[in-house]
Amino acid sequence: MKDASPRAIHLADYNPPSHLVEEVHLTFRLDPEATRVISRIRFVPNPATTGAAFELHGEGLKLIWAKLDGAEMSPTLTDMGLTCAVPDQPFTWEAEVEIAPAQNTALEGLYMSNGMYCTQCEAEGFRKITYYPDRPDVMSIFTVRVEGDAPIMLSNGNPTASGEGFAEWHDPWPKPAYLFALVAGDLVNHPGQFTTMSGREVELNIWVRPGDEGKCAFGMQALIDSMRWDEQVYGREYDLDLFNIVAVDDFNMGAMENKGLNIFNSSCVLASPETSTDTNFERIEAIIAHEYFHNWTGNRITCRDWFQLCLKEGLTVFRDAEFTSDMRSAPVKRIEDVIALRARQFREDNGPLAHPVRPASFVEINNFYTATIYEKGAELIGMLKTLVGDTAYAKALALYFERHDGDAATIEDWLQVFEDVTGRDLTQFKRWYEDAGTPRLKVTEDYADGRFTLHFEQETPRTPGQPDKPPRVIPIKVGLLSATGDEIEPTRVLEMTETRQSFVWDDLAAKPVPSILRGFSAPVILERDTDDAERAFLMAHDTDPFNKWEAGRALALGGLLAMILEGATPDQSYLDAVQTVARDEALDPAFRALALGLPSQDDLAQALHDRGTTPDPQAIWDALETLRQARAQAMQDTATRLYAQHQVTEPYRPDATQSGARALANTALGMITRLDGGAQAQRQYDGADNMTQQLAALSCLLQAGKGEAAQAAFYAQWQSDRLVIDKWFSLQVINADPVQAVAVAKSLTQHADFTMKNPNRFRATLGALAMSPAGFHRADGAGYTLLADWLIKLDPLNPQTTARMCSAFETWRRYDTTRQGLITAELDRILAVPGLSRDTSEMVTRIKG
Ligand code: B3K
Ligand code: ZN
Repeated sequence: MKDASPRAIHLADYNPPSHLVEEVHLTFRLDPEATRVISRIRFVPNPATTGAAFELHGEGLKLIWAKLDGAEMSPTLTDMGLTCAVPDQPFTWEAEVEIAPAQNTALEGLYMSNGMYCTQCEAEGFRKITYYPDRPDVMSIFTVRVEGDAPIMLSNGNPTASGEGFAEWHDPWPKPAYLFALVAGDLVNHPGQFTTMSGREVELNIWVRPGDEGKCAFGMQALIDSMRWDEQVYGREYDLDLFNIVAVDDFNMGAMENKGLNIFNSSCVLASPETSTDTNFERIEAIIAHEYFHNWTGNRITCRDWFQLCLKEGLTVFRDAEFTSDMRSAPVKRIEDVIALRARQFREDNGPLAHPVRPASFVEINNFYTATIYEKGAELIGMLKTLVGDTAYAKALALYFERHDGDAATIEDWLQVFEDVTGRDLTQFKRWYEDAGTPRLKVTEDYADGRFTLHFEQETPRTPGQPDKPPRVIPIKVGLLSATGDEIEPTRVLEMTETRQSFVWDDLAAKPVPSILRGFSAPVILERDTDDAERAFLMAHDTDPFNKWEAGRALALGGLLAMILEGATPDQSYLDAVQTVARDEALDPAFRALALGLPSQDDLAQALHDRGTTPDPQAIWDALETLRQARAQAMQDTATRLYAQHQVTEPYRPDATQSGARALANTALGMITRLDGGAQAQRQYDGADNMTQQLAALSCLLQAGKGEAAQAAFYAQWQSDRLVIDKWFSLQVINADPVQAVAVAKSLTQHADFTMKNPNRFRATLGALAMSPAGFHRADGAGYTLLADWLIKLDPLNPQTTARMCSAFETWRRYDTTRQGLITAELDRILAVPGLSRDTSEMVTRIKG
């Protein structure tokens, strides 16, 4: 286990490495309880740091022997690993260590999942495998020999030799240790093939456990599409003869971009129509693309240190979003991303865990793989592209790849290429990387004598450690509509650089209706006093699909807040406007399904908190239920018609067209269920031949309180499929009546199939509870206690997943003093656990603030 003493590491303290690594040879003698790792590493003194002490990272390693230039010696073991005196010139370090992969429940380093050996080294897991300078700015060429009795033994790069009981691999591309990977086990492959733009043949494989072969075809196609797309759009070609993907059941996150050997959480790669929903398919396609795109943005150009994490993550998320937009529907993707950004990143940015896209310090880097680094990081790239334009963006990226290939780079390097290409000074833009918090953008307008003016004011609230924030450059895309809904002029990008700034349009015949922040051109909270009529007008007429959707969301949000705060009845203008959109056959069904979505419970809690009100989770739930019921009644005929019209009769395809139709039909089914008590949902359940239909029907039945039989049937049908059973776990919690949610989650933790060793199952049960606010925030605190109990149990086994799930408590300050007291008592109980991991202790300490 890691030591719990919280030592913060600061960006300002960066020092280049004392030594560089020319090449590294690793031999693994695999054994579940006693794997031997023999390393031979050629070190050269770093000319930039002559004379600096030689230190290697190492954690939980049993050192068997060590040699320097062939002579056995005894290094000094330290807190971080070891140190020893070394010659002032190149030398060879050799060592043998012993580790126990079967005992590794943290799923970091070399561990076992269902009898299969696998690794996870990002960020600092390689030091649990052998002594090494485990930092991303030390890049080297790896040669690996794996010895063992597994039928398949893989590592990075290209295979060079294999025989009875061994396999050898060589990766010609220098890489940091965090990109090292090894997999060994009883695996079968789904093969594929790709010819690169320069005509090189690449062998592709998706490796899975026997039995899962039938779930690889979609992932393989997604990989091929990603490889082609990166050539066509970014000019990036793949650089090895082989690209392997492996599916692993026990994995702390989604996937990992190890060079030439991506390792995936099986939930993020295995797909079949019978077992995966349309949403799963879209996500799998995006994650495969994301990991593949890292080959250039992450691997060929990596990060100097972990403070620069957004350099690879923000850019790669941005690239995978562009890919999904091209493969599917750009407006739908943008709306989905903004929903997720607000749900996760805005929530984080407005609470105790707020941190800059490039943090200045951390205790445990694994705690910084956050929505801010990833999603806000991607928004920053989007803003940069908007500010410089598509052509300059393309030039800057070409220069970035040319100038920094093979480098461990920084945000400064990244911004420099844009400055060099455009001549712009990006000093102010850099604040987006350095200042946490979501800017609030207030806007008012006036119109007189043909002149229309928009007055903006920006302010970024204080965040931990950052009281004052100067104004940032904000690209605001604005369009103007006439009273009849015509575009008056093309969308303009306003560049706001001051705290207060006004923008003018002249010679307008009449007062226009502005459409502000089109495409959500900046990650800000837009505050605008407007009325229902204008929102309904924009919902009907805006030509920008994002703002069309946004107008409907604002209408729904306003109506819900009035219901919660003033006891208002459901807003008729919302009901009318949403019905018009739902019926508009010129609109993409996927868009219509999104337009019928409502703000989440958490969105509403955040909105109430922003308005200075203490949210009552039950009142939020009740308002949403009342509105949903009123809407089902108001839209009865529409729902029936939409349901019938959007039944897919062709064979299942997970593409945008079919999944859009299913999304709309299933939204309609939700409304129908409120009126028919579940009869239609039961028919859909009984006739479903794909998971999207089956799961949507089961959710409706559970919400209607009629799901008992279907739930049992679902379990009986899928009990041997771990990924589907994860859905079975989470569905019951998510669709439970709030009064029951804690009891449901608790009884599921007693189910024979519950195991906390599998992060997917743990998240499906306790993560699902944390994502059901009315249930989780029960007034008696039972939800908090249940979650804390399990976090305390999980921490000694898996600190990373424990720490991540602590963020369920990050919103505690929003709530009433009783709830605040109950939550802080649980946080204190966690902090008091002897030997609490560094990961969890940092998270809880920050959350408490
Ligand atoms: N780079 C990995 C995440 C590693 C997380 C380490 N705790 C996956 C990705 O972003 O592609
Ligand atoms: Zn990534």
